[in-house]
Amino acid sequence: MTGAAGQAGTEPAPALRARYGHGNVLASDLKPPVPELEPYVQLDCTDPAALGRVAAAHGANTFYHLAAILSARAEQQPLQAYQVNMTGLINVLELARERRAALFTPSSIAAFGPDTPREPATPQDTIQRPTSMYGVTKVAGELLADYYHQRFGVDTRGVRYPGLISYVAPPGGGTTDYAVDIFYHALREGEYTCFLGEGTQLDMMYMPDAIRGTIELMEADAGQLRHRNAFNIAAMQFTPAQLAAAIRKHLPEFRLHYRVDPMRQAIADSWPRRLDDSAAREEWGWAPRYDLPALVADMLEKLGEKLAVTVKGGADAAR
Ligand code: NAD
Ligand code: AKB
Repeated sequence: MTGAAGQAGTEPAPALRARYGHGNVLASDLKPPVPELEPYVQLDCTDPAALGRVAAAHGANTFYHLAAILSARAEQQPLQAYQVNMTGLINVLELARERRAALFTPSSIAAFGPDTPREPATPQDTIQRPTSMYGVTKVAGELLADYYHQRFGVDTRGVRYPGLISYVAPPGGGTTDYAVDIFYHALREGEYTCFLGEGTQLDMMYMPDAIRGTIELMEADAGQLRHRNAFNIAAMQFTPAQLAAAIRKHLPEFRLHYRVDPMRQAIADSWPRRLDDSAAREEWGWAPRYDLPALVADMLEKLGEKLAVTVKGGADAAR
């Protein structure tokens, strides 16, 4: 697994180990060794020789390629984002081809753009003309993964993750980060200043659903997959105001303020409001388990434990 020390890698690594054996999943990232992620190797995915050495030494037969620069950071460092997101991906695709290995590489709601149809939901196959560097790399990544499957028979698979919400690892510089940060501030300070406007609706997903979906797609019968890469998956949609209202059911004093960041707002405004995930449901049985009330109850409980903050009444307070 590349990018294993990021938000979307920190939790799947233990989940995959529980399923396939602890020593059978090697975590790697650019970051220095992370003891909790052992076995772990520090590895730059833009270095094909280093990737090849590590893959050969460990007999890699499946890659989970999670290393990336996310949307907001990518706008600040577009060339670095291009280098990590595109060179990193092509290196791993080549390695998967050479080793006849399977590859999971996630896309994002960011692969869509302002011309994408929005109502009633953004279709699986539709116009994709993203306007952010991150989005450009994501749509190119979807096409490359399809190309490696069609041209070389590599078993590439992927989903378009919505904004991911988790209490374990902090988010890494995206536009949906507010939906994680808000929980930390709600528990610690009782208030939060959001960088997106109150009516900005986006697709979001709780990490347990994202991990389960990833594993289910990788284990799905290949004969059932018509799309393979870049499946729309969805669980819930909300605005900052709706998320705050759901948090207030547990923390009635919680206050949400707004100071809109024009750059991140423009990115969010170019993304879908709701994905149509019927292809994932039909082709490999995707179904989310967490909706907004369940997400908020679990996040406040688990993050409260982590931060040693007691939420009065816990999940029961919302009922
Ligand atoms: P993150 O920023 O939290 O983690 C990315 C990791 O990649 C970091 O730990 C970073 O150190 C590592 N990395 C950066 N450059 C590297 C390099 N050259 N070599 C090796 N590692 C490098 O991002 P994330 O949220 O964990 O995202 C993982 C994947 O999921 C990405 O492909 C992202 O586009 C996708 N995704 C995430 C979300 C989300 O909400 N988190 C939503 C949609 C898609
Ligand atoms: C981001 O906001 O950049 C990510 C994503 C939706 O891809 N969380």
